Amino acid sequence: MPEQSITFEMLHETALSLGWDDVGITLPEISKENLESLQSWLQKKLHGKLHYMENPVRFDPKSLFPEAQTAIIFVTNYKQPKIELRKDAGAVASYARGRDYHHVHRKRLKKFIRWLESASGESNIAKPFSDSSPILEKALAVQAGLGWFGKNTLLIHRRFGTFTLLSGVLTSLKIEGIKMEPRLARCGSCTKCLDACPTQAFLAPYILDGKKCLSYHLIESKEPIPDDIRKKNPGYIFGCDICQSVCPHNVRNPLSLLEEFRPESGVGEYIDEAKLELLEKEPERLHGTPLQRRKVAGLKHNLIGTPI
Ligand code: B12
Ligand code: SF4
Ligand code: SF4
Repeated sequence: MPEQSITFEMLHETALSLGWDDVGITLPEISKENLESLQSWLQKKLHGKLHYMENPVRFDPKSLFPEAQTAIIFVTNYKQPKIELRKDAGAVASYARGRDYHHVHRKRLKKFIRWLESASGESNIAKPFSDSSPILEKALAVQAGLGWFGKNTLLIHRRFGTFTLLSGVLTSLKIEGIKMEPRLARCGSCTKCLDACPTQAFLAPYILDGKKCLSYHLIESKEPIPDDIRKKNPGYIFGCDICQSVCPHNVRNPLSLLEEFRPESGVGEYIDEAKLELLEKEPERLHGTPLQRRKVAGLKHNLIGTPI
């Protein structure tokens, strides 16, 4: 098939038809400012035991795919209704109540790459990523003009706020319309997220001590939760939404319409001891949900402190 040029309009239309809420394109390069911030974060050991964060590929997307000319970044809105924290059950962070977004994204990325290959008439032109690859996804999203860094360190998408998930594709295709937006401070004098964090995990605006974040302890860490962190947990069993729930940029944007993210599609909004017992008998209920990462033993440790 002859080579054809892909326009941003074609790409945008395809991304939306596959279920993404927005898309932007940028150069597969990380700005000096973001490289320095990552370097300093690692030097201060704010990543704790997340050793995968030290992978040097993260500093240069091209080392993941040397032919890359364009980084395509997709945004998925996962906003769910706000829930109250309870004393008798642990709350599940809103991204994790339904199906695992990695799976949702993987399916879309496969279809997108098939389309890209067929529309361009070329093959082996793309490398997909969603969270698990060593890519500085938020920095690329900001660069692609999709939004800004919030003081809570998350991407604030210009329309969908921070309850958004990222994924993308590095491609060897050159696409017109590439953006290289600078990283600007846009939160003004607001400090709601910094003030609301129950573990005081922010060392300063835009700088998170990962080791203090509930999300680190309730999702990622393989070690027992330190007592001081456990005492400060206001009621989460998996992840934490507090620095997003208080953000004024998350008030007016629409809820996600996606069936996959609804609580009925996964373990739901809360887990109490009765649900843990059920999960112990039927652990397959966690399959295909983000909570599979923690498994039943990890969830029990999070809720009632039993050994991991
Ligand atoms: C490691 C990691 C974590 C760690 C560390 C978090 C962190 N802030 O880095 C932990 C386990 C704590 C975590 C928690 C969560 N995570 Co996480 N995580 C990642 C991962 C794998 C890498 C992030 C990273 O590169 N960190 C490196 C540090 C240096 O980056 P940074 O803290 O963002 O620092 C940047 C800014 O602060 C900025 N900056 C620094 N100084 C200044 C100054 C100014 C003025 C400005 C403007 C900017 C600025 O520059 C730095 C470098 O770019 C990404 C996926 C990926 N591959 O990108 C997901 C990702 C960031 N996580 C995500 C999510 C959803 C979460 C949670 C909400 C999950 C939950 N509900 O529990 C929480 C949110 C906690 C929080 N406030 O960040 C989403 C965020 C989507 C979005 N809209 O931003 C991502 C992108 C996954 C995805 N594919 O969608 N996560
Ligand atoms: S996710 Fe929770 S614990 Fe982590 S920084 Fe945000 S408010 Fe703090
Ligand atoms: S709560 Fe305020 S300071 Fe924090 S990210 Fe949102 S706008 Fe920025």
